[in-house]
Amino acid sequence: MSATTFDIINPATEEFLQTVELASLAETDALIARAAGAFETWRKVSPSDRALLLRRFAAAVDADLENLAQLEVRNAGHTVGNARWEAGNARDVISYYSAAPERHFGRQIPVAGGLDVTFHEPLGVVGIIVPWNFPMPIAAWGFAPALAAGNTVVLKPAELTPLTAMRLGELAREAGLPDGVLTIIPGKGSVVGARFVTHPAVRKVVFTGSTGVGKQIMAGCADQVKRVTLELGGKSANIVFADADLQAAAAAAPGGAFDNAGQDCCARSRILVEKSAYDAFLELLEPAVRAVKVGDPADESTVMGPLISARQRETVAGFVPSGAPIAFQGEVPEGPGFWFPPTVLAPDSFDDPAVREEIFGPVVVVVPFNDEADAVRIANDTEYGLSGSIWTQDIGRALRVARGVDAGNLSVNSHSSVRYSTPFGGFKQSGLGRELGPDALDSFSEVKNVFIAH
Ligand code: TXE
Repeated sequence: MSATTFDIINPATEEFLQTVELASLAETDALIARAAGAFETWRKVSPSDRALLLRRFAAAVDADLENLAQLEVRNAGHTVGNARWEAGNARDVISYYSAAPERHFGRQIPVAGGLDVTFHEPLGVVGIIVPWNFPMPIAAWGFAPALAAGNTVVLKPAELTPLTAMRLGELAREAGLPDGVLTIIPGKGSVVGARFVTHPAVRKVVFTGSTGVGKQIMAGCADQVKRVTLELGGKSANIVFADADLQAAAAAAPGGAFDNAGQDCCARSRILVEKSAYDAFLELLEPAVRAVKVGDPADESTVMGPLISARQRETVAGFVPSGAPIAFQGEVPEGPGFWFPPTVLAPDSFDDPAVREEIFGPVVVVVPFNDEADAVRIANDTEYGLSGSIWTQDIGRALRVARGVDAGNLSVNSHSSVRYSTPFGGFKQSGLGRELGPDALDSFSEVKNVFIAH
């Protein structure tokens, strides 16, 4: 590894996979200039041709699905089941937005003295900065609506996980997207990512990552009033009421907290349980946590893989010091790999960092609450507001609590947060703007009003 290359490691085996070249500032500038040139052509491609190219791109991803999934298993340590879902999600997002060039249209507004019409104009070059936790979906959530709306895209994958994004870039070219329309630029955040923020040809930055870097990006974008979408951290609550189907709630809780080894901004990393059901719920939760099979992510029966890096494991371990209030913990394989066991903590203080901070690992806290109002108060006692779950059989309560929790994505009797056709994003310091669904198109275009006198 040199200053201009990065060695990619398989996090399940710690084996070297390949070296990736990191773009310099000059190379980044040249690629942004090429994307700016391509924009002048891409914006004029007819809606039906743009739609056709995106449909071909989705078909190319579909044909390469297993290869993409296996690449992610090796690069990110994702279980093969999850990796297939992620590649399928990237395909579905491209396919969903392939309809947009022909259907994202303006309005005709009645006014005196002439004809008034609105147009959705593309922004120009969009810079997308992707983290390592869901390399394929998060890339596609940015580039698919951006391209459909007529923008060109420069995309920087995370240093640790560039391989699937690079492959998606190749597939786009094979599908016929012109040069410069979607450019993957592997590189450092401080070089390539930071250049997206300062380069005047980049008109919007889409960032998913840590809250600290997100704030820097937002501040940097202010200088040019650059558009920005931010998807940042989370500390989501999984609220279990005593009237819930406790068996179902306990069976689902490990998936809500430990999916992708907890490296998920939507992880339900705080389980709030109504006091009267607390002991019964914990009794049901323990076998469910012990049943989480941790190991080789390529094995179809594995439920949880490794963490992404030794550094991430160190960070996560910092939340479970010796003497930590461990209620119970699962097992990890021996030998190489960045493993951390599924861990349930029962802290007695709200000041425990495990209760307050995003851990981004397979560690969940359980906290008792008194009543509905108490549950909402605890759920909202955080600067984050990305997602949350509510387990109850009382539909009125489900709705009241869903309206009371300050978060962008809530689910009742489920932990599902992401569907490509519905909006996704955070309240408070979890982010700014919405991805996915029909609304995302508006964030990749400007509304222009034209009045024609008669
Ligand atoms: O994130 P960074 P890290 C949280 C999670 C995790 C912590 C740290 O809690 O433990 O963040 O992860 C690029 N200008 N999330 O250090 O640094 C970087 O190259 C422009 C939650 O990996 O924010 C990478 O591509 N770009 C999150 C991306 O930003 C910069 C997912 C994210 O890296 C940059 C990931 C800069 N100055 C981490 N510095 C989620 N919302 O899901 C870095 N980058």
